Amino acid sequence: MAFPNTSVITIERFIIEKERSYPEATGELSNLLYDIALGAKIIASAVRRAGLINIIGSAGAVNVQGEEQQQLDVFANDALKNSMSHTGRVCVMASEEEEEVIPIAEEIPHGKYAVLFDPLDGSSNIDNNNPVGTIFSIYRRKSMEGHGTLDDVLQPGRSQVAAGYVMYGSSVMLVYTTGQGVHGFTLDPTIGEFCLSHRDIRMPETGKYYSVNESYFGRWSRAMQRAVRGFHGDWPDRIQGKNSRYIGALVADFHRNLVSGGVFLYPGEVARPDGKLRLCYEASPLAFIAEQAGGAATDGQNPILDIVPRKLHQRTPLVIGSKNDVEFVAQVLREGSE
Ligand code: P6P
Repeated sequence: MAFPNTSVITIERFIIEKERSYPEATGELSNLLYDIALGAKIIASAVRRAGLINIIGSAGAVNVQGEEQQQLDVFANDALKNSMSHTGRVCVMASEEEEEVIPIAEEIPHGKYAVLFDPLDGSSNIDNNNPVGTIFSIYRRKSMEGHGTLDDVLQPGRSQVAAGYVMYGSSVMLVYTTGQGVHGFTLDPTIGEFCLSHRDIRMPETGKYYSVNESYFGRWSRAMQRAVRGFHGDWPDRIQGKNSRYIGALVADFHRNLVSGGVFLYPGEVARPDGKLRLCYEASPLAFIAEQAGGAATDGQNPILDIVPRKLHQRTPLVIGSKNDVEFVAQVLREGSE
Protein backbone atom coordinates (compact mmCIF):
# COMPACT_ATOMS: atom_id res chain seq x y z
CA MET A 1 0.00 0.00 0.00
CA ALA A 2 1.37 3.42 -0.90
CA PHE A 3 2.05 5.56 2.16
CA PRO A 4 -0.20 8.65 2.44
CA ASN A 5 1.38 11.79 0.97
CA THR A 6 2.86 13.69 3.93
CA SER A 7 3.03 17.00 2.08
CA VAL A 8 -0.72 17.39 1.56
CA ILE A 9 -2.07 20.92 1.31
CA THR A 10 -5.11 20.81 3.55
CA ILE A 11 -7.87 23.36 3.19
CA GLU A 12 -6.72 24.94 6.46
CA ARG A 13 -3.14 25.42 5.23
CA PHE A 14 -4.36 26.74 1.85
CA ILE A 15 -6.79 29.24 3.39
CA ILE A 16 -4.12 30.52 5.81
CA GLU A 17 -1.57 30.88 2.98
CA LYS A 18 -4.12 32.74 0.83
CA GLU A 19 -4.98 34.95 3.78
CA ARG A 20 -1.36 36.06 4.19
CA SER A 21 -1.79 38.18 1.04
CA TYR A 22 -4.35 40.22 3.02
CA PRO A 23 -2.43 41.79 5.95
CA GLU A 24 -5.64 43.11 7.46
CA ALA A 25 -7.15 39.62 7.53
CA THR A 26 -7.91 38.50 11.05
CA GLY A 27 -8.23 34.80 10.33
CA GLU A 28 -11.91 34.77 11.27
CA LEU A 29 -13.07 34.08 7.71
CA SER A 30 -10.50 31.29 7.43
CA ASN A 31 -11.78 29.76 10.63
CA LEU A 32 -15.38 30.10 9.44
CA LEU A 33 -14.55 28.27 6.21
CA TYR A 34 -12.92 25.57 8.30
CA ASP A 35 -16.06 25.32 10.47
CA ILE A 36 -18.14 24.78 7.31
CA ALA A 37 -15.65 22.14 6.13
CA LEU A 38 -16.23 20.32 9.43
CA GLY A 39 -20.00 20.45 8.88
CA ALA A 40 -19.44 19.06 5.39
CA LYS A 41 -17.42 16.13 6.76
CA ILE A 42 -20.23 15.28 9.16
CA ILE A 43 -22.79 15.41 6.34
CA ALA A 44 -20.50 13.35 4.09
CA SER A 45 -20.23 10.65 6.75
CA ALA A 46 -24.04 10.34 6.81
CA VAL A 47 -24.53 10.58 3.03
CA ARG A 48 -21.89 7.87 2.51
CA ARG A 49 -23.76 5.44 4.76
CA ALA A 50 -27.32 6.66 4.09
CA GLY A 51 -28.62 3.24 3.15
CA LEU A 52 -27.07 1.63 6.22
CA ILE A 53 -28.04 3.99 9.03
CA ASN A 54 -31.73 4.22 8.26
CA ILE A 55 -31.52 7.90 7.38
CA ILE A 56 -33.01 7.61 3.89
CA GLY A 57 -36.53 8.69 3.19
CA SER A 58 -38.99 11.24 4.40
CA ALA A 59 -38.73 13.05 7.70
CA GLY A 60 -42.51 13.16 7.70
CA ALA A 61 -42.59 16.94 7.43
CA VAL A 62 -42.84 19.60 4.73
CA ASN A 63 -40.29 22.41 4.63
CA VAL A 64 -40.84 26.11 4.09
CA GLN A 65 -40.63 25.47 0.34
CA GLY A 66 -43.60 23.13 0.55
CA GLU A 67 -41.28 20.22 -0.30
CA GLU A 68 -41.32 16.95 1.63
CA GLN A 69 -38.32 17.05 3.97
CA GLN A 70 -35.95 14.11 3.75
CA GLN A 71 -34.34 12.90 7.00
CA LEU A 72 -30.98 13.83 5.52
CA ASP A 73 -32.19 17.40 4.87
CA VAL A 74 -32.89 17.78 8.58
CA PHE A 75 -29.60 16.12 9.55
CA ALA A 76 -27.56 18.28 7.15
CA ASN A 77 -29.29 21.44 8.36
CA ASP A 78 -28.49 20.60 11.98
CA ALA A 79 -24.88 19.66 11.12
CA LEU A 80 -24.22 23.03 9.47
CA LYS A 81 -25.95 25.04 12.21
CA ASN A 82 -24.04 23.21 14.92
CA SER A 83 -20.71 23.71 13.14
CA MET A 84 -21.14 27.51 13.19
CA SER A 85 -23.52 28.51 16.00
CA HIS A 86 -21.05 28.31 18.91
CA THR A 87 -17.92 29.85 17.40
CA GLY A 88 -18.65 33.56 17.85
CA ARG A 89 -17.78 34.17 14.20
CA VAL A 90 -21.39 34.43 12.98
CA CYS A 91 -24.14 36.93 13.85
CA VAL A 92 -26.98 35.22 11.97
CA MET A 93 -27.63 32.24 9.68
CA ALA A 94 -30.31 31.43 7.12
CA SER A 95 -31.23 28.09 5.59
CA GLU A 96 -33.39 26.77 2.78
CA GLU A 97 -34.94 24.51 5.43
CA GLU A 98 -36.10 27.30 7.75
CA GLU A 99 -38.67 30.04 7.16
CA GLU A 100 -36.97 32.72 9.25
CA VAL A 101 -33.34 33.69 9.86
CA ILE A 102 -31.59 31.57 12.51
CA PRO A 103 -30.39 33.63 15.51
CA ILE A 104 -27.25 32.96 17.52
CA ALA A 105 -27.86 32.22 21.22
CA GLU A 106 -27.71 35.22 23.57
CA GLU A 107 -24.72 33.88 25.51
CA ILE A 108 -22.60 33.41 22.39
CA PRO A 109 -20.63 36.39 20.99
CA HIS A 110 -22.16 37.62 17.73
CA GLY A 111 -19.44 37.70 15.07
CA LYS A 112 -19.11 39.71 11.90
CA TYR A 113 -20.38 37.16 9.34
CA ALA A 114 -23.85 36.26 8.07
CA VAL A 115 -24.04 32.78 6.52
CA LEU A 116 -26.74 31.35 4.25
CA PHE A 117 -26.89 27.76 3.08
CA ASP A 118 -28.83 25.11 1.26
CA PRO A 119 -27.80 22.20 3.48
CA LEU A 120 -28.57 19.36 1.11
CA ASP A 121 -29.50 20.32 -2.42
CA GLY A 122 -31.03 17.62 -4.59
CA SER A 123 -31.66 15.39 -1.60
CA SER A 124 -34.28 13.33 -3.45
CA ASN A 125 -31.28 11.95 -5.40
CA ILE A 126 -30.13 10.18 -2.23
CA ASP A 127 -32.63 7.32 -2.65
CA ASN A 128 -31.01 6.30 -5.96
CA ASN A 129 -27.44 7.05 -4.89
CA ASN A 130 -27.03 10.04 -7.19
CA PRO A 131 -24.92 13.07 -6.24
CA VAL A 132 -26.21 15.72 -3.81
CA GLY A 133 -24.65 18.93 -2.55
CA THR A 134 -24.39 21.68 0.05
CA ILE A 135 -24.21 25.34 -1.03
CA PHE A 136 -23.09 28.23 1.21
CA SER A 137 -22.79 32.00 0.97
CA ILE A 138 -20.97 34.34 3.39
CA TYR A 139 -21.47 38.11 3.86
CA ARG A 140 -19.98 40.61 6.26
CA ARG A 141 -22.76 41.86 8.53
CA LYS A 142 -24.30 45.29 7.80
CA SER A 143 -25.74 45.73 11.32
CA MET A 144 -23.25 47.08 13.85
CA GLU A 145 -23.59 44.64 16.77
CA GLY A 146 -25.81 42.18 18.59
CA HIS A 147 -28.19 39.82 16.84
CA GLY A 148 -27.87 39.72 13.07
CA THR A 149 -31.01 40.60 11.13
CA LEU A 150 -32.75 39.81 7.86
CA ASP A 151 -30.97 42.86 6.43
CA ASP A 152 -27.64 41.15 7.04
CA VAL A 153 -28.62 38.25 4.76
CA LEU A 154 -30.62 40.11 2.08
CA GLN A 155 -27.55 41.56 0.39
CA PRO A 156 -26.78 41.50 -3.37
CA GLY A 157 -24.55 38.61 -4.40
CA ARG A 158 -21.85 41.09 -5.44
CA SER A 159 -21.28 41.76 -1.68
CA GLN A 160 -20.38 38.17 -0.81
CA VAL A 161 -17.00 37.72 0.92
CA ALA A 162 -16.98 33.98 0.23
CA ALA A 163 -19.11 31.29 -1.37
CA GLY A 164 -18.78 27.60 -2.00
CA TYR A 165 -20.34 24.21 -2.35
CA VAL A 166 -19.68 20.63 -1.34
CA MET A 167 -20.48 17.87 -3.80
CA TYR A 168 -21.14 14.42 -2.32
CA GLY A 169 -20.41 12.43 -5.47
CA SER A 170 -17.94 9.73 -6.51
CA SER A 171 -15.65 11.67 -4.19
CA VAL A 172 -16.51 14.48 -1.77
CA MET A 173 -15.27 17.83 -3.05
CA LEU A 174 -15.41 21.26 -1.46
CA VAL A 175 -15.09 24.15 -3.93
CA TYR A 176 -14.92 27.76 -2.70
CA THR A 177 -13.91 31.29 -3.57
CA THR A 178 -13.07 34.33 -1.43
CA GLY A 179 -12.70 36.49 -4.52
CA GLN A 180 -9.16 35.23 -5.22
CA GLY A 181 -10.05 32.53 -7.76
CA VAL A 182 -11.85 29.21 -7.32
CA HIS A 183 -10.17 26.28 -5.61
CA GLY A 184 -11.24 22.67 -5.13
CA PHE A 185 -10.43 20.26 -2.31
CA THR A 186 -11.08 16.53 -2.26
CA LEU A 187 -11.87 14.77 1.01
CA ASP A 188 -9.26 12.11 1.74
CA PRO A 189 -11.25 9.70 3.92
CA THR A 190 -8.07 7.97 5.09
CA ILE A 191 -7.00 11.11 6.98
CA GLY A 192 -10.35 12.95 7.22
CA GLU A 193 -9.02 16.10 5.57
CA PHE A 194 -10.01 18.13 2.53
CA CYS A 195 -6.83 18.29 0.43
CA LEU A 196 -6.10 20.68 -2.44
CA SER A 197 -6.87 18.89 -5.71
CA HIS A 198 -7.95 21.67 -8.11
CA ARG A 199 -5.99 24.93 -7.70
CA ASP A 200 -7.44 27.98 -9.50
CA ILE A 201 -10.21 26.31 -11.51
CA ARG A 202 -11.00 28.12 -14.80
CA MET A 203 -14.30 27.50 -16.62
CA PRO A 204 -13.85 27.03 -20.43
CA GLU A 205 -15.37 30.03 -22.25
CA THR A 206 -17.48 27.74 -24.45
CA GLY A 207 -18.76 24.50 -23.03
CA LYS A 208 -19.30 20.94 -24.21
CA TYR A 209 -22.54 20.46 -22.31
CA TYR A 210 -25.90 22.04 -21.74
CA SER A 211 -28.06 21.04 -18.75
CA VAL A 212 -31.78 21.70 -18.61
CA ASN A 213 -34.90 19.71 -17.81
CA GLU A 214 -36.21 19.31 -21.38
CA SER A 215 -39.55 17.96 -20.15
CA TYR A 216 -40.50 21.61 -19.43
CA PHE A 217 -39.78 22.75 -23.03
CA GLY A 218 -43.46 23.52 -23.70
CA ARG A 219 -43.62 25.81 -20.63
CA TRP A 220 -40.88 28.24 -21.75
CA SER A 221 -41.12 31.45 -23.76
CA ARG A 222 -40.62 31.13 -27.52
CA ALA A 223 -37.28 32.92 -27.17
CA MET A 224 -36.03 30.48 -24.49
CA GLN A 225 -37.14 27.56 -26.71
CA ARG A 226 -35.07 29.04 -29.56
CA ALA A 227 -32.03 29.39 -27.31
CA VAL A 228 -32.24 25.75 -26.20
CA ARG A 229 -32.72 24.61 -29.81
CA GLY A 230 -29.44 26.41 -30.47
CA PHE A 231 -27.84 24.01 -27.98
CA HIS A 232 -29.55 21.14 -29.83
CA GLY A 233 -27.48 22.19 -32.86
CA ASP A 234 -30.25 23.80 -34.93
CA TRP A 235 -28.00 26.79 -35.86
CA PRO A 236 -24.45 25.50 -36.36
CA ASP A 237 -23.44 28.73 -38.08
CA ARG A 238 -24.27 30.55 -34.84
CA ILE A 239 -23.46 28.07 -32.08
CA GLN A 240 -22.24 24.48 -32.08
CA GLY A 241 -24.67 21.91 -30.67
CA LYS A 242 -23.77 20.48 -27.25
CA ASN A 243 -24.16 17.21 -25.39
CA SER A 244 -27.07 17.12 -22.96
CA ARG A 245 -26.35 16.19 -19.36
CA TYR A 246 -28.88 16.62 -16.54
CA ILE A 247 -28.31 15.04 -13.13
CA GLY A 248 -31.16 16.79 -11.32
CA ALA A 249 -28.85 18.12 -8.61
CA LEU A 250 -27.79 21.72 -9.19
CA VAL A 251 -24.38 21.32 -7.52
CA ALA A 252 -23.51 18.26 -9.65
CA ASP A 253 -24.65 19.84 -12.91
CA PHE A 254 -22.84 23.08 -12.02
CA HIS A 255 -19.62 21.31 -11.02
CA ARG A 256 -19.40 19.37 -14.30
CA ASN A 257 -19.83 22.60 -16.24
CA LEU A 258 -17.28 24.40 -14.04
CA VAL A 259 -14.61 21.78 -14.72
CA SER A 260 -15.45 20.74 -18.31
CA GLY A 261 -17.32 23.78 -19.62
CA GLY A 262 -21.05 24.00 -20.16
CA VAL A 263 -24.22 25.89 -19.33
CA PHE A 264 -27.01 25.07 -16.88
CA LEU A 265 -30.47 26.54 -17.32
CA TYR A 266 -33.47 26.59 -15.06
CA PRO A 267 -35.72 29.05 -16.93
CA GLY A 268 -38.80 30.79 -15.69
CA GLU A 269 -42.05 29.43 -17.05
CA VAL A 270 -45.36 31.01 -18.02
CA ALA A 271 -46.88 29.70 -14.75
CA ARG A 272 -43.66 30.12 -12.69
CA PRO A 273 -41.94 33.25 -14.08
CA ASP A 274 -39.26 33.10 -11.35
CA GLY A 275 -38.55 29.40 -11.96
CA LYS A 276 -37.69 27.06 -9.09
CA LEU A 277 -34.19 27.85 -7.84
CA ARG A 278 -33.54 30.22 -4.95
CA LEU A 279 -31.56 33.40 -5.32
CA CYS A 280 -29.91 33.83 -1.91
CA TYR A 281 -28.47 30.39 -1.19
CA GLU A 282 -28.35 28.69 -4.59
CA ALA A 283 -27.98 31.13 -7.51
CA SER A 284 -25.91 33.87 -5.81
CA PRO A 285 -23.13 31.68 -4.31
CA LEU A 286 -22.77 29.67 -7.54
CA ALA A 287 -22.79 32.92 -9.55
CA PHE A 288 -19.89 34.26 -7.43
CA ILE A 289 -17.96 31.05 -8.15
CA ALA A 290 -18.86 31.10 -11.86
CA GLU A 291 -17.66 34.69 -12.34
CA GLN A 292 -14.48 34.05 -10.31
CA ALA A 293 -13.74 31.10 -12.63
CA GLY A 294 -14.24 33.22 -15.78
CA GLY A 295 -17.85 32.17 -16.36
CA ALA A 296 -21.14 34.05 -16.04
CA ALA A 297 -24.54 33.79 -14.37
CA THR A 298 -27.73 35.66 -15.23
CA ASP A 299 -31.46 35.40 -14.75
CA GLY A 300 -31.54 35.19 -18.53
CA GLN A 301 -30.66 38.87 -18.91
CA ASN A 302 -29.20 40.49 -15.79
CA PRO A 303 -26.21 39.30 -13.75
CA ILE A 304 -27.39 37.28 -10.76
CA LEU A 305 -24.86 39.06 -8.54
CA ASP A 306 -26.54 42.43 -9.17
CA ILE A 307 -29.98 41.33 -7.98
CA VAL A 308 -30.92 42.83 -4.60
CA PRO A 309 -32.99 40.19 -2.77
CA ARG A 310 -36.37 41.29 -1.45
CA LYS A 311 -37.23 38.04 0.36
CA LEU A 312 -35.09 35.28 1.87
CA HIS A 313 -36.62 32.45 -0.17
CA GLN A 314 -37.23 34.30 -3.40
CA ARG A 315 -36.66 32.36 -6.58
CA THR A 316 -34.93 33.38 -9.80
CA PRO A 317 -34.56 32.00 -13.30
CA LEU A 318 -30.93 30.87 -13.75
CA VAL A 319 -28.59 30.59 -16.72
CA ILE A 320 -25.07 29.83 -15.43
CA GLY A 321 -21.80 28.50 -16.81
CA SER A 322 -19.42 29.15 -19.68
CA LYS A 323 -19.40 32.83 -20.56
CA ASN A 324 -20.06 32.50 -24.31
CA ASP A 325 -22.97 30.10 -23.74
CA VAL A 326 -24.62 32.32 -21.14
CA GLU A 327 -24.20 35.32 -23.46
CA PHE A 328 -25.73 33.35 -26.36
CA VAL A 329 -28.90 32.78 -24.31
CA ALA A 330 -29.07 36.46 -23.30
CA GLN A 331 -28.64 37.51 -26.96
CA VAL A 332 -31.44 35.21 -28.19
CA LEU A 333 -33.72 36.40 -25.39
CA ARG A 334 -33.01 40.02 -26.33
CA GLU A 335 -33.84 39.24 -29.99
CA GLY A 336 -36.98 37.48 -28.87
CA SER A 337 -38.22 40.56 -27.10
CA GLU A 338 -37.38 42.89 -30.03
P1 P6P B 1 -36.38 19.57 -11.63
C1 P6P B 1 -33.23 19.74 -6.66
O1 P6P B 1 -34.56 19.56 -6.19
C2 P6P B 1 -33.17 21.13 -7.28
O2 P6P B 1 -33.47 22.10 -6.34
C3 P6P B 1 -31.80 21.37 -7.92
O3 P6P B 1 -30.77 20.76 -7.23
C4 P6P B 1 -31.97 20.81 -9.31
O4 P6P B 1 -31.13 21.44 -10.26
C5 P6P B 1 -33.45 21.10 -9.62
O5 P6P B 1 -34.12 21.20 -8.36
C6 P6P B 1 -34.09 20.00 -10.43
O6 P6P B 1 -35.43 20.39 -10.63
O7 P6P B 1 -37.63 20.43 -11.77
O8 P6P B 1 -35.63 19.48 -12.97
O9 P6P B 1 -36.58 18.23 -11.01
